[in-house]
Amino acid sequence: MSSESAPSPQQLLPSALYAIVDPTQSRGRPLNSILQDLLKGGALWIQLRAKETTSNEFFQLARAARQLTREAGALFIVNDRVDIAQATQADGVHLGQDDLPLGVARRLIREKIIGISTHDLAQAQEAERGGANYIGFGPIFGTATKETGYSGRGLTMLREIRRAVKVPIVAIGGITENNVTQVWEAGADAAAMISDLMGAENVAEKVRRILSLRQA
Ligand code: TZP
Ligand code: MG
Repeated sequence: MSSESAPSPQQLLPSALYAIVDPTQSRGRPLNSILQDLLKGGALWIQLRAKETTSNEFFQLARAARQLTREAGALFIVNDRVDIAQATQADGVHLGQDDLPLGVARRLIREKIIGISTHDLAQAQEAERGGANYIGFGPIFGTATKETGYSGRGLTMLREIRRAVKVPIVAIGGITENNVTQVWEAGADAAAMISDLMGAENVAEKVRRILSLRQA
């Protein structure tokens, strides 16, 4: 997949599973080996999130992840850092409400993918109006992985957001193999997961099982 040309809709929504890797969640395992297992299991949409590393470490992780995702034909998104997304030829960037404004990021990275984290209807509609390529929405359920400042939004609110926007929705927060089907049924195009994937004994098998639920 070329990281220089505009993504087609198929490239933009490569999978109903959006796998996030975060070095703080790797339980001592090398991040690259978890990433390789995710890709081996068939994950096609990968985000690197590294809040507690230096810029240099983040860049090194992103460069390695870019190489592995390119070899596997997977889409690669960098969390928070437009500069690191650009420097590593990532396919896009994922920004929160406190990160660079969408319009500013768009001027910097133009045709690449920009995803925006949203937590309520107004934020979702604003991100859609602003030209986000997808929105993150959550936390759907309670999550220990991130202190979001928001209570679990729940499936009812997810359904409400689905009715209100056309932009692809990536649901996030407390999603596991055991509840992911409900999240898709409520209208999410994809489910983002961190701890259920990264904490799995067999990461590739975990991905395979989740993807098979989507096909079931
Ligand atoms: N944004 C909202 S909840 C969350 C992020 C980054 C954490 C999701 O992690 P997990 O382990 O899949 O609940
Ligand atoms: Mg952020």
